[in-house]
Amino acid sequence: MLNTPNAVQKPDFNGDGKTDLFWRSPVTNQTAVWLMDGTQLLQGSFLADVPVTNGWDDPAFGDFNGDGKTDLFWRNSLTGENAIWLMEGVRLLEGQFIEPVKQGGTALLGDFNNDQKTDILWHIPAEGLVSIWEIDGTTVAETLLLQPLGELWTAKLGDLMAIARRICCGAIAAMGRRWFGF
Ligand SMILES: [Ca+2]
Ligand SMILES: [Ca+2]
Ligand SMILES: [Ca+2]
Repeated sequence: MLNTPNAVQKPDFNGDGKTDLFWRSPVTNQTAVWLMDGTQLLQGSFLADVPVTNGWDDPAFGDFNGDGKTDLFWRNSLTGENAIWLMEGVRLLEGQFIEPVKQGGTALLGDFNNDQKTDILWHIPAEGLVSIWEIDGTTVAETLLLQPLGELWTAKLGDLMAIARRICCGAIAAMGRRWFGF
């Protein structure tokens, strides 16, 4: 399951501030990008010869290398595999698998350390695991474990940043209670 905060929901693959389009065919497994100028199609291209087979969820949009151009985060909910595609306009610059996260994990994207590079917040309700991966390009630069939160906490589409805040604030409040007794 993939969730994306509103700030990075709209893809801008060439960084011109204008929303572009991402296409995926469930029949051919091909993906394509259209660079847009308003309602005008500037450039369109299939993305390399990288078929995205069934099992991979639709990608979430982020900017993992901080260049102002939208990248893609892929998750395979069936296998737990994850991958990042760094994008440059209609071109796939680099695609890498990153560490797998088992089934049932939910990913929320946001820039939690404000370095302009999108990070990943994981929640695995069955295990109560809450973790932030700080991402630098296609590398997991740092992994931070937060206060565990169980199945009462479920990420849903909607106000996702609020959910992330609830998770983070809940974790911080729990740590405060434990350390400072409030
Ligand atoms: Ca654009
Ligand atoms: Ca980028
Ligand atoms: Ca970041």
